[in-house]
Amino acid sequence: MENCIFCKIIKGEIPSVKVYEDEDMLIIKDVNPQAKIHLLLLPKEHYADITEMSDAQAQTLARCLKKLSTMVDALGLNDGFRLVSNKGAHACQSVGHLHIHILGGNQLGDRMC
Ligand code: DGP
Repeated sequence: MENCIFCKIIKGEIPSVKVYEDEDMLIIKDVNPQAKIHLLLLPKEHYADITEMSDAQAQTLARCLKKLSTMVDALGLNDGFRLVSNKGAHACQSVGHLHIHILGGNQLGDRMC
């Protein structure tokens, strides 16, 4: 989608530190980390948030989360991690492209806003 910063990152128009990519998702380092490890899982298809996804997008997201669960060691998350997705400005969503925060590495991101 035009003017979506995460779509631009997915298309490679804006640089990012990529830690994993496949046909459905990109995992990047958050530019403003709130935990020792702070990653963002971005579905490649654009939709604003969890309330806007279609059944097909929900299935893709579930597949991405399942795949994430197989990468815990590789991502350094063996001590535990949190998954957070903010929906709406009042919940501190600042980028209108669904993203899942992955927070780990001892300090688990209590401060999300
Ligand atoms: P949220 O506030 O839940 O919408 O989270 C948006 C996150 O996206 C926030 O933690 C900062 C991160 N972010 C914003 N712009 C960029 C960017 O250009 N690159 C990267 N890597 N992260 C970004």
